[in-house]
Amino acid sequence: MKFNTKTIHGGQKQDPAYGSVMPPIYQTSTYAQSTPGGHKGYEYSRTHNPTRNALENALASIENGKYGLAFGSGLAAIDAVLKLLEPGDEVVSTNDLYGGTYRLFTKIYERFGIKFHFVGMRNATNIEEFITPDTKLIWVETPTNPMMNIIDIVETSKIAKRHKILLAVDNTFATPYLQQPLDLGADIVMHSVTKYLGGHSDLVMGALVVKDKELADRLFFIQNASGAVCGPQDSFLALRGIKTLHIRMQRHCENGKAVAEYLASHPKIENVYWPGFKNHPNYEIAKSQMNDFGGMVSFTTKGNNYEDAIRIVENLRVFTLAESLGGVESLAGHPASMTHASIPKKEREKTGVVDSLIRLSVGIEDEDDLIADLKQAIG
Ligand code: P1T
Repeated sequence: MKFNTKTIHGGQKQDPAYGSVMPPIYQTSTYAQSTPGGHKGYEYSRTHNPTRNALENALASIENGKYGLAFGSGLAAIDAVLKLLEPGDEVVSTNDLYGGTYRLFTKIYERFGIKFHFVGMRNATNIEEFITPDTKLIWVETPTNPMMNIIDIVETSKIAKRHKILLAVDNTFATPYLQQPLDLGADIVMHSVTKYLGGHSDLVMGALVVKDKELADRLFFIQNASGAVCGPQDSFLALRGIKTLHIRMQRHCENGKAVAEYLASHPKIENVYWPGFKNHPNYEIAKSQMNDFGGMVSFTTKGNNYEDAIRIVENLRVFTLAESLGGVESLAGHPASMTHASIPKKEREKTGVVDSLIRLSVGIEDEDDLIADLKQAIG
């Protein structure tokens, strides 16, 4: 089955009761048993819920995995991966990543004795020098949030395999429409479903997809034992969102390109970060591991002035100033004071998250309206 068919049918079957095409929202916490253990496969909704299972099957299908697991947020999904580790273990992570992920790593898991190395992975061989016998996980975001760095998944997975380390890829920015990390050698693919998969800014959710049965069993155990699951209503909405992922992504990519090119031609703009530019440091890798370049674009103003950036985001009318990304509507964010405020200024500036940086999640509105909005806001 091809991807555009999988988003609609992958892992899905008609509901056995009445043949409903969409799975019913099984809004129940528990299931009747005829005798202890005498049930129809469902005991308690933290463990299993038919609507969530329908979503998990769809997630596994679109990521070319075997097992999907849905969580109450993207961070809850990352949290489940970290619970595979033990005190004393080490993690090598991209140094440019979502601020909340950095906060979870450094403010929660460092307290439990896990050591994190934040590494510039533009060149995957940089990872090697941080690997010790205690390294158990490589954590990669690609494209990275918000600097749009591209990490070579194939090369990273070779390093991971050589050292018998798990490789997890946060595929939130790319989505499986653009890139399928499990096919490129990753062990775990992670999503903030809140973003492109949900696609309509109406839910908060996370997901993991894996191929390996033993790894899946360990994660299912953690999902149930820790309990950070999503509800059936949100599972239904995410499933509905996934059915249009391919057509939404196509437009996100077209509009993203138009916006990136417009900004690059603007005299008041200094740097534009978008992996589709031929002069992007890892353009060739992006071209080989992604089908297109996505709808996320970051940029800085000339003079690197905080006030200019704030004025621009406040002046936008079609773009909404808000955290998050990946919905049908265009959003603008100021990472230094919003999504990445939890990373110390010195650390974030090393990766380029300066005070004049603006991040755009380019939606699927008419391209002309988006460009006109940027034009009037930049002035
Ligand atoms: O917000 P949540 O669903 O918990 O997902 C966390 C997360 C994980 N990974 C990436 C790459 C993300 O971008 C996020 C959430 N990011 C934002 C809210 C944001 O505006 O960048």
